[in-house]
Amino acid sequence: MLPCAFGVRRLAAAFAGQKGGGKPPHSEGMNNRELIDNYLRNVAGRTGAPQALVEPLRRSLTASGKRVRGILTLSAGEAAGCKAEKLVEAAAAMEMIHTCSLILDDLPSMDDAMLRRGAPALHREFGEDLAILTAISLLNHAYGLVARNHAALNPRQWPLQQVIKRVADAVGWDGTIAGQAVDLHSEGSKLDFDTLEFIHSRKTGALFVAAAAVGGMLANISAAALGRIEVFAKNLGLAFQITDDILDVTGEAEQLGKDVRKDEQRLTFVKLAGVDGARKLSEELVETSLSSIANLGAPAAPLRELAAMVRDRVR
Ligand code: GRG
Repeated sequence: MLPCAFGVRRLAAAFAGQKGGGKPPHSEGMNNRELIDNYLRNVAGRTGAPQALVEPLRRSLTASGKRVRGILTLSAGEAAGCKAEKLVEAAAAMEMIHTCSLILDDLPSMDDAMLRRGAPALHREFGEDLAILTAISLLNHAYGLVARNHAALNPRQWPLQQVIKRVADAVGWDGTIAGQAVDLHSEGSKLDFDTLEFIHSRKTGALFVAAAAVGGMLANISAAALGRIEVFAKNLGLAFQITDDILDVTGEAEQLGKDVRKDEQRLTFVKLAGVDGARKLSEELVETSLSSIANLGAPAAPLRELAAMVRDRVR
């Protein structure tokens, strides 16, 4: 496992300090976000899918996500000296995988959500059958996009097989799917940090790490710099998840665009540390993520901006 600031010792520190209040959203990273949004909008307009899938795909590709995973891909590539524009296919792919996970997560057999990205959850509008098919088609399309982006950039140090494996492992049975399975089957079990870390380092963290790794690898990053960026992404992913747990308790559906108070039966960081303790823990993780890329210099500025965005987010 990659090093991470998370642990029982950290929890104690988190309990000790109390801090409240939300900060305004950070506006940095918007250019990269627009790049991803434009790409996804274009794909939505020319999928060539049969009629039944056109609208669910369009809804899924154009709904207003924050694009954090895609921005992570672009920013990691920029840290390795590559222009963001050259990585937009891979960034869009990470967003498609993420959207796939949200659609599946919202299904009646999982979270049974009402609302997603400010609109009814996909299955509520189009039925479970089309929601599942839309999710799987996004996942599959994503692999093709990563392969195409790899062919265009041909990074010498990172053969396609390694890049694709990175993504496949991140969402596989020891990645996102593992986190989801344990999360769904942990209701009523003992609250402990090891289980929480297991769940969230996979459910949320694995795709953060893969998104950063793919951006770096396609930009032909060195193995040493890749390691630093992966540690950055791992800590940032956990910070992001902790904030998610906080917002589930403190936020409103209108502000977040999704159901709130969904976590009452689940293990969460807020249950273990309280809102203020969780906030402190998230801030510490963001600091740890920043220190892991301290020696990457000016090209890593977009990664630092993204960390600030995660730290300050209110949706
Ligand atoms: C095959 C990819 C795949 C997954 C199957 C359903 C499942 C296994 C996993 C669920 C993973 C999941 C939904 C994790 C939650 C992560 C999280 C914090 C989501 C919210 O992300 P935001 O806030 O959402 O970035 P937006 O809408 O802004 O993109």
